[in-house]
Amino acid sequence: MLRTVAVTPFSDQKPGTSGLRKKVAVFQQPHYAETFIQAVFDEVGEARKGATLVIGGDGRFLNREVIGRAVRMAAANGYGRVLVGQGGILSTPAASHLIRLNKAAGGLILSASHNPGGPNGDFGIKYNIANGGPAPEAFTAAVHARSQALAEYRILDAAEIDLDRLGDTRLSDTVVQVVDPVADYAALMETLFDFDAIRAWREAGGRFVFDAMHAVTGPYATEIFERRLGFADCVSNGVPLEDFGGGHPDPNLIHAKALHDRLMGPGAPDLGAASDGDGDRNLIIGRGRFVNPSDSLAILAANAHLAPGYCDGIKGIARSMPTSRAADRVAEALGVELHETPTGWKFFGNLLDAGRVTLCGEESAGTGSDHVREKDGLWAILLWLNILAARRQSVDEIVREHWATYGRNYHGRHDYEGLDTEVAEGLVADLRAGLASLPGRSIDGVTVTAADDFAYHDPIDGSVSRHQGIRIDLAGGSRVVFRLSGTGTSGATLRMYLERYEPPEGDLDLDQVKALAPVVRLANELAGIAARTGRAEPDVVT
Ligand code: VG1
Ligand code: CO
Repeated sequence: MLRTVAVTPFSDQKPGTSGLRKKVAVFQQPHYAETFIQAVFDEVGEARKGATLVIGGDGRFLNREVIGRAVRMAAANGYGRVLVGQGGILSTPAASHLIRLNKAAGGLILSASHNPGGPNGDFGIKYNIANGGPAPEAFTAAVHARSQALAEYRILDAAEIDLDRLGDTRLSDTVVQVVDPVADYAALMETLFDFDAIRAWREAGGRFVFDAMHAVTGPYATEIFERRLGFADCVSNGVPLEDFGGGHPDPNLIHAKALHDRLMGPGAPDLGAASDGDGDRNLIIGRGRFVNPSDSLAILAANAHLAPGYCDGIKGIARSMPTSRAADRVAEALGVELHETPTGWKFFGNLLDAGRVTLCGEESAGTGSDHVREKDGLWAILLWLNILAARRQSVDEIVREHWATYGRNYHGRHDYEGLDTEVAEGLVADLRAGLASLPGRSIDGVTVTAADDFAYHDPIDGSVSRHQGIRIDLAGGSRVVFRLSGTGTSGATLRMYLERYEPPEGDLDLDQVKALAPVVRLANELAGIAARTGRAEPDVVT
């Protein structure tokens, strides 16, 4: 039976960098999730009638509950078919692929990605459009506006679907299909990479380990790395848990420290990798060599032709603005386009759809290609494995050769978390107001050459996104970027990105902290970090 539920709208349903992300307690308010989902369905409009909707999530606390409600709402809102990952599981890239494969109108991905889970953690909802990618800004802005004016939502009163049982169930006029979350995705990977070559590399002694961080990639990694590629027992923390085992599913050197220590220790494997809560990010560590995500994008771009899916070369590269400019040099050498976009995968969709770029990446360890419209953690790891198998060199050798050819872009990020929102916004506003006076300023011999407030002009649809970060160029190809995070759920997080370029004949082997120290000093002083925030040190350095 179809039921219409009257609601008082919520004022805080504004999606950020990647969907609506809030504390679990916020999502537990009666009708909170339903209001947002109805606002999405309203914005999809008539296109949803009889159409297919994909639903899945990263397995965190509330995942099953919200999926149950979303399925019954989809049935009440006229969708003809709903595809749900078994157990409520779908990684973000697998959801993107299912949308494309099934010509769905879109998909709901329930995830707060790298944010912690569990009853005291975070929850989130993202909507992806028919191309499989995150809804663009115009769409999310309309959903926000709609959520503030919503009077009611529609839901079907029906028994809960058994999410663990594969197969079809009819809910009124809608067919709900519980599908294997891994099979189609794994098949796609086999079309892109040379699994035989990777197996041969393993048989020749290549060793690989993967940390799923008790998040969504466990089942995918077990199927692909262990079963299909034969890396026995290479997956650790492979069972998705509602609270990620109490950990923080952010694959960086802080939260994946055990993996890092193993790769730096005696008898280390050749490659260690990890992914995040929803499976769209990757951490790449070779024996004794951490690969900076910005470098990883550049190296993957320079070597992509070694994998069957990219053997004809790449059309272009796009990177988010704060990502280091290492990829720019590769694009130049290859003679292909390079695009600089704002932070967040939604800005890559148009370029990928238009065939202008093949590879995309972000400094936050997101890398992907035109095979889906999301960043894809396991894809990046498989491309690394394919390159190792083809080149038969160590990660360290490959990275060093890359620097010797293109130079090295030292890159780091300092995060100041849980800041007072007014303090953080004031800091960025003052930097913005002072932009004109920055060029020519010099601190400890580091000189500002240009500064602006980054605005992106989408070359495909002409849309303009302003205020995407303060960009300060320094002499010699160094750079500082400031922006506020759009994925946090309490207070504000200031991100300060630091970059220094050394040409091939320069110092390629400096310690990263030492290399960036002069840029850090300048950045701290220009922004007045200590005085304004009262913080002597960043909370996280990556
Ligand atoms: C962060 C990263 C950004 C990434 C976004 C979503 O955003 O910086 O590069 O696209 O998270 O990634 P922000 O606004 O907090 O800087 V994920 O893995 O959460 O879907
Ligand atoms: Co993620």
